[in-house]
Amino acid sequence: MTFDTIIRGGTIATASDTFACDIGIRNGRIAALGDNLGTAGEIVDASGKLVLPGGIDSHVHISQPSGPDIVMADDFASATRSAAFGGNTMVLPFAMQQKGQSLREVVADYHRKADGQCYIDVSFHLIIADATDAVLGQELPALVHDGYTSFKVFMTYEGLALSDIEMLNVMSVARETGALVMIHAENYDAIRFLTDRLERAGKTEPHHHATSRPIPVEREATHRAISLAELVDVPIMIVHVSNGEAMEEIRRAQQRGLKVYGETCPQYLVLTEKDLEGLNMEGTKYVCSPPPRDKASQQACWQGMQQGVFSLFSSDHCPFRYDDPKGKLTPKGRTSFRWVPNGIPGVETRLPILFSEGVGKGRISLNEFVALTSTNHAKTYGLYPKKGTIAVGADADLAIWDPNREVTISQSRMHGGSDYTPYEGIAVQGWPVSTMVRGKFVVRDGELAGTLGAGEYVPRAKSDYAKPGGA
Ligand code: DUC
Ligand code: ZN
Ligand code: ZN
Ligand code: ZN
Repeated sequence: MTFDTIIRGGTIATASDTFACDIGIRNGRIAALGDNLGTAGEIVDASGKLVLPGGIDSHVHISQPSGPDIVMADDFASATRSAAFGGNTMVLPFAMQQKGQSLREVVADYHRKADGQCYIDVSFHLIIADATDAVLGQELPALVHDGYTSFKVFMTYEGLALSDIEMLNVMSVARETGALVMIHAENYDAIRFLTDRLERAGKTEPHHHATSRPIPVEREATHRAISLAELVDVPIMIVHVSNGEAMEEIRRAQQRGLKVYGETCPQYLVLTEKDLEGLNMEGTKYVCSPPPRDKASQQACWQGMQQGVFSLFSSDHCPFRYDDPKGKLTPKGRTSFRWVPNGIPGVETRLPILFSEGVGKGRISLNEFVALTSTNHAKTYGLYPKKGTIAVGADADLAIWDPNREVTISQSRMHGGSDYTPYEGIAVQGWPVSTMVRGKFVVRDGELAGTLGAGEYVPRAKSDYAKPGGA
């Protein structure tokens, strides 16, 4: 047998197994696993390296409108380049509806932004901001049918927050169509109340972003989202969970037999509220929602992953430049935390942080790492087994890791569009040195090897995770 490429001598890890074997790749897919596979156009030496399924980051924001005079730091080219350098072979950004927009329009718009502009594969979740009869009755079911099989709803933010009845209506459509609902769980009115009160007291510095949305804001909304989903009998994914109290709400739901899933992110493992207290406006670099909490919350998020309450670890990459009037330091953002754009870059650092802090420090196994960063994303969002594993027939989406490489995270080695990383100075051991999408190197030995436009859009199937628990 002959192959296009053979990856020889590496240690392979999947979500369930770790084994030494070679990988034969033909026509972009894994065609054989074994020893002495024969000849190939190219033999890649992976001895001393780990060969893992490429990371799938199912929670990133790219080129998303973020308010007047605010510009996201990444377009599809820079975001997918940065993702590839961080060991990812696929990202799932959001196509965000704004009030009054038709969903078809929104989807067409994001495809225009992404077409020919990606280094790695992409698929889109939708964000539903305008839950009108036309959107819920016609557009959404048609789009789910066409492969947009998940969508996010917000319980907070001006112009985005859905009321409880709107949430119930959206959830009903998800149940009928077999789509998975992702939920941003924070109580909008509580945030508005606390923000107004802080501003009246002159407490406007960036760190009050965290004071304005404390844990009960997230815990209450998490509880409410779960209750609403229970009424409709529809599975939900609570995204970006930051603390133990919200995590316990999810655990209780799971123990009652509900299909409630949870996701956490790097910022909740290695940052705290204290990071928002930086000198001058430096704290804005860490403004994201929910905000990073405290050490006990970090601990709880680790437990959430260790105990299977959280099945996904995503970056929530939502980058703005820091030293930029269209980024964190807008003229209005300088006057109050209320106006600082919410979100931080992280698509390139997600995997090294979890690998080093998790696998390296014995908190999770290598197989759990693969599940949390790749396999579970593919399964949850209708991409498995084409994506998310190393098996014959799967796409040859692979990351080759040097498990011993020591790196201090710094902006100077990032490949995205932002001008800072919130993880500056964190020392990690283990780094993805090469990334391959459908058998072609995108990053090879730390250098860009891919071509812009080689990344493809991937429509998604409905996922078993979205099947109702009851009837
Ligand atoms: N929610 C996200 O998912 N990302 C960035 C900001 C936010 O509120
Ligand atoms: Zn969110
Ligand atoms: Zn203060
Ligand atoms: Zn997000």
